[in-house]
Amino acid sequence: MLDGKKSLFSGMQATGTLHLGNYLGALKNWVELEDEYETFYCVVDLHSITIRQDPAELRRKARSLLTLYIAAGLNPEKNCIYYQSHVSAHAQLSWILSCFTYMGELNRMTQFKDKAAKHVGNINAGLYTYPVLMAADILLFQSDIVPVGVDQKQHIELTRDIAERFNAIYGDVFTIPEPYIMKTGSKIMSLQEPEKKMSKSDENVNATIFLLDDTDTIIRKFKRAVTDSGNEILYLEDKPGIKNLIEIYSIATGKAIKDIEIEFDGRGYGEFKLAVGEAVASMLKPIQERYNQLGQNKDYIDGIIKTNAEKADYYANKTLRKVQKKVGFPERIR
Ligand code: AQP
Repeated sequence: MLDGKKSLFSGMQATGTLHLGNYLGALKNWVELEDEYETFYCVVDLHSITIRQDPAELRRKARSLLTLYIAAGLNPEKNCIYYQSHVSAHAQLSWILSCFTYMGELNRMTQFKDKAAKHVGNINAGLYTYPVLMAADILLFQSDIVPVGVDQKQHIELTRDIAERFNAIYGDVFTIPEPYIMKTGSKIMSLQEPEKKMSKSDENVNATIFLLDDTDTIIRKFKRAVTDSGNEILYLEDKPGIKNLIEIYSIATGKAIKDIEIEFDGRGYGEFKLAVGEAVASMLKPIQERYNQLGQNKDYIDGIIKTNAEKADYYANKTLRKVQKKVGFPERIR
């Protein structure tokens, strides 16, 4: 809760081009929350360097991501859209919270285990303490909810534990956040290995639909999507390939799953895959057009980066000062 209004924080890493999972699991749902909540949407570039990045590429991708937030429908007048590295309170609160987090808790984080397995040559301390920085991100804005995909649930549970531990010692400092996870779209699966989530860093390009893929590429990737034995369009747990495609089609068209099964009864996988590809391409087209327009308007984007970072900095520092006082840091002399 911030200044009497419910608030929320969410963010994405600037480590690659956004994919359909990031969009359907998170970004698309953000757009609907702007009236009810004071919202903070961050490009989490501090998190990005837990994996080695090319500096020029990271800067380019961070700006591209921030532009995509707006292109996807976030109104920067209503939503605070900013770079994490422009608000130093994130790193400061993260340090304090790391002193209230146990190594046993961090050892249990499945994302750390997955990422450590992917980056065996660079298992750095930042990768390990990533969830503490994420807790700081969320708690700085006294977030009531955190809209994310299902893969982030464990990190939010840890955030709640850290906040409750801190509050138990120092009184009511932090709002305890709830994960906000949609029923459909919260875990979009790889098109090539439907038992794995769709991911930016998948080595097989056919596994992932990127938000800036052109129509032909999108349709080609869906045509090549791995499906299960059989040829019926049915939403069943033991048919993860077709289940994933039905879910994507349902969100892209707004049609109910039951109606999709009826519509495609007897029509086969080939025809259905083409329909999914076309529906996704037309859902993404307006976002791509707006993204290209915004890319030509440097001053407009620069203005948003500046004013929104100032707003985020103001609220983040309000919480940080309170925390610093509670733990016993000396007051500033003005
Ligand atoms: N497959 C997915 N389905 C639904 N939601 C997803 N999210 C990620 N993948 C899916 C949600 O997107 C938001 C931003 O995630 P992130 O920037 O932290 O990226 P990530 O989880 O690291 O994404 P990737 O694609 O899986 O990256 P790599 O390949 O680097 O590990 C979050 O809300 C997340 O839940």
